[in-house]
Amino acid sequence: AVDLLTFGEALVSLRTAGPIVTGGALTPHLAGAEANVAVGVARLGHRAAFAGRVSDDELGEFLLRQLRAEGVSLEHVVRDPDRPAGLMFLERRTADLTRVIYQRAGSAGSAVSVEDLRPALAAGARVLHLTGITAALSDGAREATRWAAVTAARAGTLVCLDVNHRTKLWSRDAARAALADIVGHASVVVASADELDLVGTAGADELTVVAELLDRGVSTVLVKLGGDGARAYTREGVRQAAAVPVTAVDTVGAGDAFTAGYLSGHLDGLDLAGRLRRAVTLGAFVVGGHGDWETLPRRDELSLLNDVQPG
Ligand code: KDG
Repeated sequence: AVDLLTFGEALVSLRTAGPIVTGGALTPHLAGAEANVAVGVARLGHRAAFAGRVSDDELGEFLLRQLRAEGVSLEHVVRDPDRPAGLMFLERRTADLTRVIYQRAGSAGSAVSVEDLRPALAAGARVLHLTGITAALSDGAREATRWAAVTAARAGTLVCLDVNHRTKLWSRDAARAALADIVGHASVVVASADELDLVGTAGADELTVVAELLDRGVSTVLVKLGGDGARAYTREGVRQAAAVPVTAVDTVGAGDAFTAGYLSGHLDGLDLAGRLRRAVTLGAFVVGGHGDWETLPRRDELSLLNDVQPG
């Protein structure tokens, strides 16, 4: 069994240096929240596996090569000869404004199915990482996400759901309806403050949604607060962690880094304070550099931004 299993759509992110309409260079990067988390966990020396469907062409090869180079296990990836790789254009409109355009409808990644995931779930993992993005991609991907949550929870795997709402993929109401079937199987739920009511009653405040989640059997609710750090709720109460102060260069991927850090801390057996510390530390590494995941730390680099080590 691996330490962490994740699945979803690995995207080719084409980054611009300026406005798309004026043209210029596009540089391809591996992206996708689940791929980012797999890389974050693997860089810290845990065994991470990425599953799902990847196009059987040069772009798919590019995605797998990036993941392989980061030491992510790809044993359970399914290649799709008929569907293209999902694309994401990340337009640097101005220094402070980035915009996303997706071309991912009908992609290989969006066609992930229960059958695709059976071998990976059978092989087992200590942690299963899921995001609301996968649930938004297609009916089959939503069912695969729900099935994986149920199957892993039954096997005693820690299931982590990161809400990751993408307004360009679905409405808040559609997300809330779909995630309601998944969140009850999760032990750890990660959301930014504005995403929290997508896993609870519409319009309900933070404490109400947290109480609903703890009632449903979720053991830890992590609320990401960006530059203000994060809050973690458990049945014992709430704990707040400040963000690690850094110069923010590019916030894309910071939430995934946060989740990877939290789950790495879990795998290391850290207490809640240590897990949160590692989460905000990984977030800081990614906020402080360009790219979704490129600046994630190796284990020997954690202490550069003051993370605590086990023992
Ligand atoms: O979390 C960063 C993601 O936004 C990015 O990597 C792409 O997964 C992605 C998405 O669907 O937006």
